[in-house]
Amino acid sequence: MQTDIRRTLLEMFTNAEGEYVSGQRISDLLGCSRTAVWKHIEDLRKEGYELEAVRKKGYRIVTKPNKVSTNELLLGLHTKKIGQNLHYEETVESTQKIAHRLAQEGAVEGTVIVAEEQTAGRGRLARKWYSPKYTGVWMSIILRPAIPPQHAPQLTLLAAVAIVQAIQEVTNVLPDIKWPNDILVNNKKLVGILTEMQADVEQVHSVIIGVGINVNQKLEHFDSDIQHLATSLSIEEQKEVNRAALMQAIFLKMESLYEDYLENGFGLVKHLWESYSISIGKRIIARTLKATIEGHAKGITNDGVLLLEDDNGTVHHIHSADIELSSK
Ligand code: BT5
Repeated sequence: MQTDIRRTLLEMFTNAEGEYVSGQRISDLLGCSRTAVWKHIEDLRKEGYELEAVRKKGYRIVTKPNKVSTNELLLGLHTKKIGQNLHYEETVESTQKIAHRLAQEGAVEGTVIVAEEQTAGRGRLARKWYSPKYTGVWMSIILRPAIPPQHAPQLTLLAAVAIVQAIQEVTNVLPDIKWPNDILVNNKKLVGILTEMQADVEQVHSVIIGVGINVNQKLEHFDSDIQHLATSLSIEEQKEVNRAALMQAIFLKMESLYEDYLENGFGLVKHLWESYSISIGKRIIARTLKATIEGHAKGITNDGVLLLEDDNGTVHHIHSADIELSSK
């Protein structure tokens, strides 16, 4: 949506002080058709504005989206590192992109890039990640662990555990983890995690953990291609969830797991991760770039690799795949 149209529309609704504004008046003001007005209203809804439409009266704003401010995120944040160096932006292409640049420029460990909206949010394999304005948590966290590159996937699992624990603390939702990077509720996707790194052959320079959480979207806010597979915390809770409080809880949980991980290794995270996983012990189908393998998910290795035993008894080491539960 063009910023000048958005500004004009929002000014008009603010001046109306909660009263209805007719579709005709809006179309006169913007100099566009009634159909275009409807489209602009839909765009505002996608940005988190709740608008009521009443026949013969017009439209009015019921609630505005709530923003996450740097102040809110820092106030009462009791971490040592994670989240203390914060980059907040209203709109970005992808927080990952900014994180990569800042990491290269020497950003301190624990730096977090947060945006209200991503216009080119991405998932694995260059898939699209929908990140509408004011409704979710879209952030990238920079860590600098002194670990070999092959251990970096462990941090995806660490992040998943921290996010599940934080969600359980802030809401009544009990999510499951689907290997390697999805957090689901009732089999619908609530969270996606994208871990990328800057490394040479021996040593990691930085690990960038991208976290996307659907928080206050209503079902109609989701684009049609993901409506059947996505959910948000507010859909599950049936009320708005405070994004800043959720982020603070994630920073705290992540920091304490990360400190334990650096000191004692992957053991605790592995144990917790397995306790939240829906795939381990089940019959699953794994689609890798090369093949589709069906079998029994036996567990994960210390490197976070999935062990999948097929019907011939061969155990496959799965490094990257999309998995689903088998109906067999
Ligand atoms: C992921 O990829 O799940 C990783 C998503 C990471 C997003 C964060 S947001 C902050 C940071 N900045 C970025 O640019 N990215 C990270 P993958 O497993 O490949 O899943 C992608 C698939 O999830 C898509 O193909 C859709 O089917 C689905 N999807 C897209 N947007 C979604 C959403 N908002 N909620 C649920 N599912 C979604």
